[in-house]
Amino acid sequence: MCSSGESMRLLCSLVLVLVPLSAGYSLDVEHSLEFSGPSSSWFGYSVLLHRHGRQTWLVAGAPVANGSSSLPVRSPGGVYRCNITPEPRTCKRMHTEVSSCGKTCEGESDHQWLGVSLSRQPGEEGGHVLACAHRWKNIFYSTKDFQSNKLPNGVCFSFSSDLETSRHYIPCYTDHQRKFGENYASCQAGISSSMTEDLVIMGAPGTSYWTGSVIVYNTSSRQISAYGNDETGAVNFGSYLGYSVGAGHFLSPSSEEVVGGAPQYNQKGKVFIFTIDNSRLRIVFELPGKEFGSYFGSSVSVVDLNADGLSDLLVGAPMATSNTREEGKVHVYINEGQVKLVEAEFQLTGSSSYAARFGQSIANLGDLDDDGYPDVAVGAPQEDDLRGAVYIYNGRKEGISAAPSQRITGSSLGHDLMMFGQSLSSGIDVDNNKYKDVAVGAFLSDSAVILRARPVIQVKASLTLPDQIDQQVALCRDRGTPTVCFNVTICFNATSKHFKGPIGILKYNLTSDLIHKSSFPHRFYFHGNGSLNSTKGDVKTRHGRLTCTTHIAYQRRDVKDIYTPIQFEVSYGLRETTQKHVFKTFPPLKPILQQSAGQRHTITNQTRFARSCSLGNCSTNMQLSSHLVLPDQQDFVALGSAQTIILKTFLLNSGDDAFLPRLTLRFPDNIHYVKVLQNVSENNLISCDVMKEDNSTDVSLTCMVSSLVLPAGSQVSPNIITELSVLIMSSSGDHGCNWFLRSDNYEMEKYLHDNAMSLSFPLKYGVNVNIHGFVSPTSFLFGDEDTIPAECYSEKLNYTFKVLNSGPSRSVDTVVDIRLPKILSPHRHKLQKVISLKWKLLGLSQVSIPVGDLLLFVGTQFCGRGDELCEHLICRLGNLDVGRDATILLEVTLNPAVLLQEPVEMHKHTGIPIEFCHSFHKRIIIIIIMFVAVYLL
Ligand SMILES: [Ca+2]
Ligand SMILES: [Ca+2]
Ligand SMILES: [Ca+2]
Repeated sequence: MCSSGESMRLLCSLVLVLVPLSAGYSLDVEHSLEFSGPSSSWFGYSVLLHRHGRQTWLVAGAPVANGSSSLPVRSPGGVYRCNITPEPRTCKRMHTEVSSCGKTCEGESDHQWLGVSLSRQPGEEGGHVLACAHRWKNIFYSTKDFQSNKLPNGVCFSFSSDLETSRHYIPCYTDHQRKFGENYASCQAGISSSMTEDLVIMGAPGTSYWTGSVIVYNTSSRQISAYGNDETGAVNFGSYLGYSVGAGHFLSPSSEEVVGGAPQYNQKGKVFIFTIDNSRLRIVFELPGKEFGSYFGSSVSVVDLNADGLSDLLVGAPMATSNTREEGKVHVYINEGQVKLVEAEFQLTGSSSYAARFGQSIANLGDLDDDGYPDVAVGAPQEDDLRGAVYIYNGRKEGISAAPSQRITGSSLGHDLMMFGQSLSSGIDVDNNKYKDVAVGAFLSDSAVILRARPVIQVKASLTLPDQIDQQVALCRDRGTPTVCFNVTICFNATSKHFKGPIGILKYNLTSDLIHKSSFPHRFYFHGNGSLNSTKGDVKTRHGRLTCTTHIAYQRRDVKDIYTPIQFEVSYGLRETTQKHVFKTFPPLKPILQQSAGQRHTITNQTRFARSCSLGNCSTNMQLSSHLVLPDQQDFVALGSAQTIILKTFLLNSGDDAFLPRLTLRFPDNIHYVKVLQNVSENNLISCDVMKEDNSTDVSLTCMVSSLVLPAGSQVSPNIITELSVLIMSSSGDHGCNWFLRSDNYEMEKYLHDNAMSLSFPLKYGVNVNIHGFVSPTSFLFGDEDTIPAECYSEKLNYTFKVLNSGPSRSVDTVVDIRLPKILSPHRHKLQKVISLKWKLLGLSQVSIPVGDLLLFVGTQFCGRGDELCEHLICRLGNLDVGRDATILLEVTLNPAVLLQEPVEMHKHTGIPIEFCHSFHKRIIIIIIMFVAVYLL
């Protein structure tokens, strides 16, 4: 139905996009097996998968289960074994009994928490199973002496492989022990447990006032070893060492060391690694937690993540708080040998959900997906409002994947699960499909779930293209026209380590020209179903057999870009098929494709157009030269001037073709790009884009040539002319810009030196400051002493100076220096006395300086610049913006004595014009005594 018509083809292309092939990797969530225990028993607080011969069981701890009716015990807890069969699944309580426990021992099983922990000897085929009750008490002394405490020694039961018989360990019991807290009296052995071939490892966090300890029983040598707080005092009181335990090969691949978590150590938690030294455990490595209250070390899992023979370690910190509260995290440590554990750069965090307690449980699943690296599960039982979730992470050569490959939520499994993920167990293949399966406890719903692992198919795919495409040879005809074309061959080889059934159909999507320039269309197309740019198909595969298929890719007619490599991509997946459900066996699970590191069932390959080139690798050899033309033929740019700066640039390519040549100019953001002048031929139109750079004050301007190619041995002619301007508020100094020239094509290292250029131009303050002034009164009367009114002798003169900045730059730190003649030579009379000096800038308040008796007039009468005998007054006007002015007011009194001198003489010496007042027969003097200097700093 997808074969006819263009519109139909488009529709089909949308429908036929590959859907995600698996909603999880690689545990099946559609056929989970659920197990239920007595209500309110906390069935599932611990879980364990176990096999004995052909029989497989789920063993589940229910630590607050009521006693069986025959025993008058209050809530002793219990351990249940459940047949793993398709249906029905029944669970049976396992028998435990402490018949005798010692000379001064009488056991009490009330509230003993049987089933708090479960562990199993390694190996697929059988082995002992250990179930503990850490609150089992010795009440020998407390029944006799009212003041004595019951002693919570804790008990562990070791079941035979068929789970029919058991023996018990009470490692903390000693005769005549009666003091609570001291030594091992309240050690609570078995709160955690682990087993190796020879060792039974029990955590005992109550040892020595909750310092805690790890107790190891060697079943071959029958020796007990324990950590007792040694002379170093390495573990503090209240550390809860033994809250979690494990064992692995940390010093060497053949050695065996023991791990103990101490989540309360200094409130930050710590994990210790011990070597067994006869009866003692000796610390060989410590991993400190970093966050207060994170409960670092409350769970540990020993896994050789990178499969190098040395155990690596995962440490849970389920109360770790990042953004909200108690999201939890898991720290990953990779063993570099000799127990040198190096923490990975990241932590596992699941979904970082509020109060998820991610890391409450961690389990080694073995290699689920056949890639050679063990995989792990991490529980987050309180995620999703106590419904819980489990995350799968895959081991890798470098350690572990930072992101989970699967997240399984309790709510998605279709049962009303609560606290799903509190406990985890693996290592047993329950459905005989050769893939080990996973049990997950959900104790608040008194249930546990088995998730079965899907068979894994490895597919090796290849995508073959010709070495290069010759544009000149049209091998095909498309609608009657000769067309350039080539073959694209896809091959698959599917294998499976364990799965022997039919692999079935692989479907694939082939996409053309993946990395074509976004402004151009795909340069190649397909005929057939799917869109023009992609096609799809099916391949029937058989185990270990190479299966290939070929498609023809046709070249479009109008291809301009023969430089960008031509990349094709094929993505593939298994076609989901429904499989027959055989009665009385588990529903078969669909195989799944292996996802190795970074590989998502997609491969690419590329080819290129054939080109005839003169240089190796068709190298370009581009050259750039550029110079600045500053306004008014000056060697600087005046700040504030609106004049533009011209940048002339010349481009040349003396190598092979350069596709998409582009020039990038970087300059500070106080420079403004105005335009590029299009004085070039139509083929060489220039278009420029300005972009502000991130985290920088720089701006970059990228210019492209319309021809898209700078062919071999060509140039862009005439010059590219760019106009820039400088923002008014810039500061002075040298400002630079840098040009870079590049193209899409390769350019040899030795030709790159002339692809970049730095240009610099100084910015300076350029100002034209004017000053002019007047005096008031401009004249006054002067006559004989007898007839002169008294006020004439104290004639005051007011000078007003106007300072104006007519630009173009702001006048910075403007200073006006006023020079006054002090005397009227040759007479040694003082000429005038400054009364006040004030100035104001437009919009600014008045400034005045005290003058006082500053002036005693001696010296010459003429003021030149730098004349020290002249009086000079400094007015600091500060910054004077363009177009603004400042006013300076100067008030002086004139000494009348100077006026008694001969006018001609005065004129001759001072340049002061003197006239007679004809109307009053008195002499008039017009005084313009000023010398003003303006310095611009
Ligand atoms: Ca390792
Ligand atoms: Ca794996
Ligand atoms: Ca299985």
